[in-house]
Amino acid sequence: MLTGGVGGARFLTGLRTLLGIDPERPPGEAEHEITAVVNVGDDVWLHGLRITPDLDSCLYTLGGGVDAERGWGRADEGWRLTEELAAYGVEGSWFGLGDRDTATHLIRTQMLQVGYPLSDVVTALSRRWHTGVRLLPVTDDRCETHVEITDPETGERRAVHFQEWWVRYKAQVPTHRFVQVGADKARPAPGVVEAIEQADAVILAPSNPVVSIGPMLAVPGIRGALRTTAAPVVGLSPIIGGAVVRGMADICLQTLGVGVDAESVGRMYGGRSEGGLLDGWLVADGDTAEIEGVRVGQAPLLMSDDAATAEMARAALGLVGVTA
Ligand code: FO1
Repeated sequence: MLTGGVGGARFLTGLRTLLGIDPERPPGEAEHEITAVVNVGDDVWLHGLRITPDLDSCLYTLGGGVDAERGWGRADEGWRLTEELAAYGVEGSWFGLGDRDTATHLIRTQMLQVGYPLSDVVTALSRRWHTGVRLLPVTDDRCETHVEITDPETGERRAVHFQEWWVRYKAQVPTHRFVQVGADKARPAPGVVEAIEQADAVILAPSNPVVSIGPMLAVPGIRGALRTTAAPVVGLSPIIGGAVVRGMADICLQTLGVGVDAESVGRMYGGRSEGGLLDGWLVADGDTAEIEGVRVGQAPLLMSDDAATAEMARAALGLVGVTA
């Protein structure tokens, strides 16, 4: 499965439930296995720490440590570190670094600085957080999403890191384009292409198609693996009834001139027979989509609880002939 952070992590818990995977059991014993290929476009250096939001949302959500309301960061969190940084007037204190969350960033930063690749860091952190899912960064290389905006103070065009656009500006500035800094040199992380090629099915999570799924497709080799795998590829629409459920996929799509509806997003991914990625596209009850060469299905797509999310996963797999 290719996934972003908050929404994708929630979908992953439903897929894990559907496949009967017990996160406390050693992975080898389960009949099914999930490999989640996770977006690294959100990743950022801040206060000397490497922060990987989407990987952490998956780790904490699947591991039972996430703040369920936010969908990111740790539960029972404290913010004294960030308050202290703000008191010093340090740049970047608009980004809320939780006290408990910072322990994860310290471990990751130390491991990266002595030469471990990000995928090894995730493996190490997963020893504490039993996710029941194999988490892989899409790449171990730097491939950050930067956003070209018109600076609200100066009126000048400039590029900001995705996190500054998302958290500091809340996307409420004139936004012109998204750039994947480092994509040209990035390579799929070990195991990613094999996972796509050997899968029984590949699912594109109902994540933000522009800044969560898109950055992964920009890594050379990922789109090719999706197009050549024998596994059916099925996506779930992140847009329900012409609106986002949460997040800012609507602003992202509008920036690209793509319609904020299930059909436009499905067409953006495209059908495999037409050079795109999809064999199946699951849209919400009440929505419709006509996409050349793609089997379109309808199902309730609100991840209101784990059982509902598991049913969404079942419907997505069923659409491409895979029974869990
Ligand atoms: N999102 C916010 O809206 N405000 C924050 O202060 C914030 C801090 C933060 C710290 C660690 C982390 O892993 C995620 C954090 N996020 C925050 C979410 C982050 O911006 C994600 O990239 C988005 O949720 C998009 O996936």
